[in-house]
Amino acid sequence: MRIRSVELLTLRMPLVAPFTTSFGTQTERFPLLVRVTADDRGREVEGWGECVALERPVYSPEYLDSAREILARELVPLVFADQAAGREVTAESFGELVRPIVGHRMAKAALELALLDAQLRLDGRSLASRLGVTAESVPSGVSVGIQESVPKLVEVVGGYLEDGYVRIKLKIEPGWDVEPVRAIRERFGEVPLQVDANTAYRLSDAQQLRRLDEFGLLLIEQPLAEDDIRQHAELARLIQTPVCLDESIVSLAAAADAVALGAAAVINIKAGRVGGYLEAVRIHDLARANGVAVWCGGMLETGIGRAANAALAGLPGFTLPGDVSASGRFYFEDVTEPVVLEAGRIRIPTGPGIGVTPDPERLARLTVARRTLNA
Ligand code: NPG
Repeated sequence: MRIRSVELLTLRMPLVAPFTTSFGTQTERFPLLVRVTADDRGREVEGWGECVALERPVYSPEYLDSAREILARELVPLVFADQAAGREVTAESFGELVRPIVGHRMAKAALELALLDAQLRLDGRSLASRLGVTAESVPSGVSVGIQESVPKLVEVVGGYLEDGYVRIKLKIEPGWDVEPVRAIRERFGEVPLQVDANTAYRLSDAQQLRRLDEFGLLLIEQPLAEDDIRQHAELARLIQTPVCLDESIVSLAAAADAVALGAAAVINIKAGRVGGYLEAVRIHDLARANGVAVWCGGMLETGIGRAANAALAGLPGFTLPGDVSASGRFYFEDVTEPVVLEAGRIRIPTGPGIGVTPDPERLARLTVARRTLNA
């Protein structure tokens, strides 16, 4: 495969409702799409990737402008230079090629996915098949932001359960934890329920977090800071709710440490956070070999990232429902065909590559910035 150009497209998409987490409120999302144009023996294809970095560095050190910058300044030039030196760049060789650039995993993941999509399209093979997935669909959970009141939360959760979501994740923070969870349990009984703190607590909050034990939660996600892996292990000994790590798991090595320390009974895998889908599969394999459950996280992706996440979530170690929800959970209109919920499940695309492409008219309308880099 010869790469001819890489285009960076920044989209602007309003959210159907504000999404509040312990790190702030989002009312719109600026997805960064990567389009690789490549050819092989006279056939030209486009490969698509999506960068999950937020506008501001409140979830991870990366943010939208840093990702665009590092792609244009370092990652894409490395790809072009390797190709100019006579080597074929593939998604499989990409990780090693960009290893000299420290970090910037979300930017790397986006370009890796675009390369993977392009080469799979040339091969006529689906991403799911490439990853070894045989499932046809995955169960769909929904992430529910912090609301203005408990009655409002009950109403919002009721709507999602009516839509068919099979698992509810509540965002929590100090001051919004036990009461909302209690209200959901009282109103909706034993619905599969978990909470996500996005690093909002400290180990000294263990007593408060222990109050969640009585609700039989599937897990508590990332209660402590990203680099507090050892402290998560301590917290896990103080509470009964299984501890799940998200922000802390930035790589296979971090996952291996967390598992060895007993800091993660469960891992949320997000391909963007760990540097790509290939690393995500390695983490899945490690977790599976160690009896650690994993599930697929979400970052308000467009249909591009959602399609790839659905494929990843089809691997056998993904034993818990993921944040792989329908397009309508966050967006009025998606840039691809909308991802829809069918009896609580999302279908894994079967077409070549990620199996979906942006609609040209919607893409043009939603794009607010564009940069093309030519080989
Ligand atoms: O379903 O796409 C989704 C969103 C799920 O809550 C969700 N994501 O902390 O996991 C998270 C959170 C998030 C979203 C984090 C965007 C960072 C950015």
